[in-house]
Amino acid sequence: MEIAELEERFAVPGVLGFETTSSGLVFVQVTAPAASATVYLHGAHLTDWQPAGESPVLFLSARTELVPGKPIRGGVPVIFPWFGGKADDKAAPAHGIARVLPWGVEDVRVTGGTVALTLSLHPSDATQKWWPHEFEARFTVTVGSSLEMSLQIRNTSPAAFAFEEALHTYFTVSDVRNVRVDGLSGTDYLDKVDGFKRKQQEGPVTISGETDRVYIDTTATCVLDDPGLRRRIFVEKVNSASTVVWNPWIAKAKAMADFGEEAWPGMICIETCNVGENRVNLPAGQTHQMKAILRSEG
Ligand code: TA6
Repeated sequence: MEIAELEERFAVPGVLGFETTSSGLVFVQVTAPAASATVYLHGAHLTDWQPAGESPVLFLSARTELVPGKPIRGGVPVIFPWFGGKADDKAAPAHGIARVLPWGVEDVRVTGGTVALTLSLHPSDATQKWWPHEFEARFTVTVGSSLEMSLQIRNTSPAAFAFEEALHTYFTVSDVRNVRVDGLSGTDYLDKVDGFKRKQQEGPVTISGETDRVYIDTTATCVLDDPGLRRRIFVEKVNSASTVVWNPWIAKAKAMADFGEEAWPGMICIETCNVGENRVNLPAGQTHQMKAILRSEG
């Protein structure tokens, strides 16, 4: 849909409008009383959420590409229908196809001080090439004093299918070496930097090297405690059984052209997921909705 039609159908003057980057990507700029946010139709990718009077909560790489077909580095990548590499096809794009495809605008709702934007993705040649199923995906972001993200998958196929999903949230931090993540103590995790060994978290998660952990069978709210920014970020979730914590540290960051070797101290990913043994098995005609609710406390 052209930007003029989007504006005509969905814009709310002073609250929600549409803009285009020089590379042709359309994004939605939301200005609610309690917060502002930016969402690209490309990948239904939320790149910015800033509560009024606070600094931005999400990390966005200064080197990210903003071009069709390429993933955006930072914000909240929407990962579907597989996480990481595709188990049965090494040639498939990492972290699924949803994050590199254009989503359509389905609905805008302004209720009191909150703005809810719903984007949708439907099967296409690009999805069928990698994942031959009929589905409907809807991503709703509700911007207010908290930020709610909902990923809803409906199985419109004649048979059940299994999928993985993640809201792969990148948070801005003062210095990743000085923050802690509470809420996962006692939880089993797969340590991706130690041969996927199964381990158990003891106490808060702190970062002192490359960290890439898939916590399993956990519905816990995580709390990102950042003394340097004098704030705590609460990551609450609904219908999510996995949480991933990731920081690339020095070498991995250097190896990512869209990341840059200087950016790793300023971010941490706390990802709301259903991956691996927590993947979703969805019967025909059924719908699954996963939510992440972010709240910042200064
Ligand atoms: O969620 C952590 C992770 O799976 C890491 O292993 C790393 O690959 C990261 O995601 C970023 O993935 P991307 O495909 O966006 O470079």
